[in-house]
Amino acid sequence: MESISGSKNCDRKTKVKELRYICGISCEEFKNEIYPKRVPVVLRGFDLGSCTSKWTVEYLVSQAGDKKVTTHVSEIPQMDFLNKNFLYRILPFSELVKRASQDSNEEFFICPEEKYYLRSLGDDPRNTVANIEEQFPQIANDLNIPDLFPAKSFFSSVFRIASKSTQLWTHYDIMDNILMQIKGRKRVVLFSPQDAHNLYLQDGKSTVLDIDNINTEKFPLFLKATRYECILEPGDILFIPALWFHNVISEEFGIAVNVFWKHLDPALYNPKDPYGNKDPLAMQSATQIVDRAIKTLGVLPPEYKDFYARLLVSRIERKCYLKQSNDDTEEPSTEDS
Ligand SMILES: O=C(O)CCC(=O)C(=O)O
Repeated sequence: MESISGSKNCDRKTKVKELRYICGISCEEFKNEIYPKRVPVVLRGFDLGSCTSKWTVEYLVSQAGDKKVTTHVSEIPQMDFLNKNFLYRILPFSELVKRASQDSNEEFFICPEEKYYLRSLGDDPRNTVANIEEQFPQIANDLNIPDLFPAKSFFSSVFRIASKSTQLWTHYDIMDNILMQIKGRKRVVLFSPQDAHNLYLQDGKSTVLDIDNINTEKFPLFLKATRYECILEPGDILFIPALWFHNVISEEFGIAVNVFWKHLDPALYNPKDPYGNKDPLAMQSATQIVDRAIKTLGVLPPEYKDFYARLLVSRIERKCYLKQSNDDTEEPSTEDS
């Protein structure tokens, strides 16, 4: 098993660590030795099937052409979910693939240079999950999903097709996930769940959009977060454990598929969650209880409310936080293993 990795500090004073790239391990080695650590890694050397050579624009257009897909369309590459700076538009899959693969298009919704991003959905998006075998049967067999998780835990398989330079906001998912890069280079920046308090979250997404030029007056804590980076090349698989934040830039026109699976007791998940990104039911109840606590403190004068809120935060920290912090996450090693 070969592993290449390192760690450096960038000039923004953010701690930057390169993810481990692991070459040539078996599915069993991943499941027994890598997966239990619950740290993202890039896996190289797995056979993703004929899609890595077959999935050209022409091939996809000819094989999976007419299917209607809902795509994000944005004037600028940096997509912002919180301020919704993009439109949702329906296109035939073939047209989406053609437009996303070009820098400029004669037919457009906003402007010729607009950016496209497809996150495929189930046939009835409110009730069914994305599954490539169901929505794209003509090409599903070209993809070989390595046996990296128990088959019975499978949740969804999602197409990710992006124009060059498209950037997806920093977010987390509640299920474990393998992101298989089929075409194009992609940069992924990840942050540990234990850095959640440094990321200026709103509805589970970071409000810091430009993670490469941080507005330090507005977002001073962001610099405290450790930034894990990797570059995905075609054929690479990124393991993204549940709750790890990720921000993705497609450096080239990109095609990827990611697969989510349930690793918790199924009863813990929200049953009405076809996207696989709703917090577990326990968190929904806990949020309601905290909101009630905040309302209850509201009868007190402001300095008392402030004081007792701080005591509550300390109590939650003491009773819920894991002892380890980022610094205890296994330091990537440069040795072969
Ligand atoms: O690769 C992408 O475009 C986004 C991937 C992603 O958000 C995910 O795998 O959860």
